[in-house]
Amino acid sequence: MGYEYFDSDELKLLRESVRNFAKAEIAPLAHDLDEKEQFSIPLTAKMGEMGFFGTVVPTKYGGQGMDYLSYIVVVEELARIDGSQAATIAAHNSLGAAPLYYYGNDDQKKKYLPSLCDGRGLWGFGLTEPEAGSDAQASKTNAVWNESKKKWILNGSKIWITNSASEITKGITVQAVTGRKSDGRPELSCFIVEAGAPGLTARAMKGKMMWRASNTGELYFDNVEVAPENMLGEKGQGFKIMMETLDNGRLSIGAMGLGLAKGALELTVKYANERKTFGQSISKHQVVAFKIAEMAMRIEAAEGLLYKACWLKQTNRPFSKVAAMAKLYCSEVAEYCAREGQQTFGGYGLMKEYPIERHYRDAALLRIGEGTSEIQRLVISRLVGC
Ligand code: COS
Repeated sequence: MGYEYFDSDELKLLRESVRNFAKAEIAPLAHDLDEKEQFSIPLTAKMGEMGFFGTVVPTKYGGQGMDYLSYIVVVEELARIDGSQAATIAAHNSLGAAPLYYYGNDDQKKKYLPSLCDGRGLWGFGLTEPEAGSDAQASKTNAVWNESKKKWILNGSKIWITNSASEITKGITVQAVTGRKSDGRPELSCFIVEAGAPGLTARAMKGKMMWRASNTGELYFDNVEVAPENMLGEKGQGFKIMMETLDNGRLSIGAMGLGLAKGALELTVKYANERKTFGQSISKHQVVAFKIAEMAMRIEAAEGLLYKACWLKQTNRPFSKVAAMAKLYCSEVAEYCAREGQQTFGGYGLMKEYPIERHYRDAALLRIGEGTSEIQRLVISRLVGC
């Protein structure tokens, strides 16, 4: 099977409609929301009306039933205009709804997924902790079974959890230690914790340099009671659920990088054609033209890598290695294009009024979030035999 479906009529139409929406509805607000560091519930609801939530969830659970590449194109087109809105969509679909769909039983899917498919409800992915980032098995959050209450009791904290502390957050999937394995490693399990559970405190984190209009939360669990039916997957399967979810999530971070790079290129070409120095458009100066050529070439390579990873996933082939490569490479291309674009804009590129400045800041997250560039290199090196 070839890659020809990358350019199907359906995909072109989808791309065009997301692009038009992003230009009409997101672009006019992006600067202000970024400036005020404000998450927008109305804009999130509009993205819901467009069908950007529950993208790969089947229609029987209220989702859109899209294939994976279509979802990736949605994220890419949003990121072309604004990293914050793309982040809300990527985190919700890949890390919020996806584990419930892939690992939930039918009761859990029926109970939670429909409210996560219309832009009126968000779900967070509770993996990272203050002392467990790259070393994701080092979780300290624990869940202890209380026989008299017939409940799990959760204590601990999570940090940098996208979509976890908004007014429309419905819940979080939480990794917690439920025991020790025979070799001494922690036994990790996943729990569905509903927003507003007694003992759960969710605080929106402020002062971010990037994705400022997305919601990022810090969570504290103080004797939070969780019913046994709210364990996600099997006891002890938690780390695998989290790792497999991140394999998928890397594709959407790749899409954020690719979209940002394409957005930066578009802004740069337009500016370079308009701006004149030494009697001609700066795009006619070789130094600028070659910069733009380099950006375009790297974008083409990043797109090939990302779409290949999507194709591997979509056709049920092993995709972890290429997904890690796509996440890593698209992040690097995004940062390169944002920096070279900003350089082309000169002094204007340093001003908040110009979207290239926001792209420059947003690009930084991509080499740190959802597994740093170093972790991607570790994953790739292991998968090629190191
Ligand atoms: N899919 C399924 N299972 C996986 C897996 C994957 N992608 N990666 C690891 N596992 C399994 C292993 O097979 C192993 O299973 P057993 O216990 O049955 O042997 C187990 O998980 C532990 O694997 P490993 O020993 O390789 O884990 P490490 O502690 O060395 O950690 C890395 C592996 C570094 C890859 C992991 O900690 C990681 O991804 N860290 C980054 C976390 C991250 O991205 N955080 C950002 C979150 S923001 S949303």
